[in-house]
Amino acid sequence: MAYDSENIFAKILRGDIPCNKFFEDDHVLAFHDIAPQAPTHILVIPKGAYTSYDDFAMNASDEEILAFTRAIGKIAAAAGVVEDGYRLISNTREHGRQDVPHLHVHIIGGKKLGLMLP
Ligand code: D5M
Repeated sequence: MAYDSENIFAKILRGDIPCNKFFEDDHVLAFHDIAPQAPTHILVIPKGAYTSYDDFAMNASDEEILAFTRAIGKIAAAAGVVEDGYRLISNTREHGRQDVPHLHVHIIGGKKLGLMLP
């Protein structure tokens, strides 16, 4: 799948539209989901133009992968969900019901979540 540079997260990364930022470094941006499904609902995205986790894993540099992987854990800790637990989700393409075609990992927590069924 070719990367669509007009997707909404690309626009957030360019600063064309605002976000409620939680964390940023050279490789990663994290912001609060606009339609939170739980008390904590943060989206973590790499700054590079990757549509999905498989695209990222196969095409990103080791530095980008390390930074993104580390950031997800650090952000979960900073959000205060580590002790009670949380869920990481990355919806991917049509069957995974991905709406925004820029890789994003949802960090969802702050309450006991429902069972995740297909
Ligand atoms: O879901 C994409 C997620 O992105 C969904 O939970 C809403 C969220 N979203 C969409 N637009 C925005 C903006 N502008 N700010 C913050 N969050 C947003 P998925 O199905 O995983 O692709």
